[in-house]
Amino acid sequence: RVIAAALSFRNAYRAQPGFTIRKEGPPMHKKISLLAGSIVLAFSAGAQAQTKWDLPSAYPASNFHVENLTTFIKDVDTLSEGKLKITLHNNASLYKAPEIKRAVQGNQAQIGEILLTNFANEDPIYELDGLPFLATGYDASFKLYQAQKPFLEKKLNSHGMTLLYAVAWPPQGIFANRDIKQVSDMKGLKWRAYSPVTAKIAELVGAQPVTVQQAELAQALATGVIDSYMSSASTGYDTKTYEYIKKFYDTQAWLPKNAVIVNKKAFDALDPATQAALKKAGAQAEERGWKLSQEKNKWYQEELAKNGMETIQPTVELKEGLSVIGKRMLDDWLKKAGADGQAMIDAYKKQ
Ligand code: PCA
Repeated sequence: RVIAAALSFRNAYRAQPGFTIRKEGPPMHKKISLLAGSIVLAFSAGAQAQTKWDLPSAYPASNFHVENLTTFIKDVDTLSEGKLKITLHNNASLYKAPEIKRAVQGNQAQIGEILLTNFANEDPIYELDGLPFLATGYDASFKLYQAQKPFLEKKLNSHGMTLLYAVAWPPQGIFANRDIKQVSDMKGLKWRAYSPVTAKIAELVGAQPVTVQQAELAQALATGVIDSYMSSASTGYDTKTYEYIKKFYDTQAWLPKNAVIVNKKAFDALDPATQAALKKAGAQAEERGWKLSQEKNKWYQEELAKNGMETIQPTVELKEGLSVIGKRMLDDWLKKAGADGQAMIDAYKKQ
């Protein structure tokens, strides 16, 4: 049947004026020179071999982390003289947020962006920057990062990955339509959690946690699965939360970080100059990212206001209630995190 189909295909083309089917290939001397040509091509391609990596991120193009990643990818291209080409897959289009770390570990993606606190159940080290009221501003948060970094690097290395850079999200506040003057006003809220820590906070304030990643948050709001959550103005903007929720309590509770991690085998396979280019672009992205986070936080808050959302300063009672919860969570964390945990907290406090 295949032969019959091929013959009828050939006959169909034969029927067309001006179309000829070449029965033989090019003469032998031409074949040899074609072959030589492809060898030359293969050699020149080998001399400047190009490596292609995939980079999954769970956040949309409007997000400042993704904006930063886009510049980082361009910088890698320039600094590596086109040898390392990275393709960005944003908005959880390649992997969902909780799957990205495993994908990088298994080298299905050579590089990826993760929300560290998402992995709190794997190891307490990932939870540290998700704890409420431990480090609340950008300066404190950067110090906490310095204390956490050596442990984070060691942990990732032991699983075949390296840390390229990390950048903080803007401070976390509460989105809700209710009047919240104290912690007890949060009882019964349908609370969206993005990590084990945010689910724990919900439990402690008497809300009902539902874990929803940012890529599905707009839908969860639209369908009424949730009516409140804690996150940044950035996520409020990305997900058009103002269409459903009109109040943002600016508690500045903590600044979780996104980290860009690389599969170690993929990294080791790069030539030294390309490795250096990647590291340099990573260091630049870290510096730029922390600045961008602060600058854009102002802009995001303005956008929320323009779209009818009120930013409210938390009452003293609310702040106190939340900080009691924070202390309790830090105590629990220290029990889990042992000597390493204590060393991180000590290093943080010393700075
Ligand atoms: N936005 C992310 C994590 C922290 C943040 O500010 C989210 O809400 O999923």
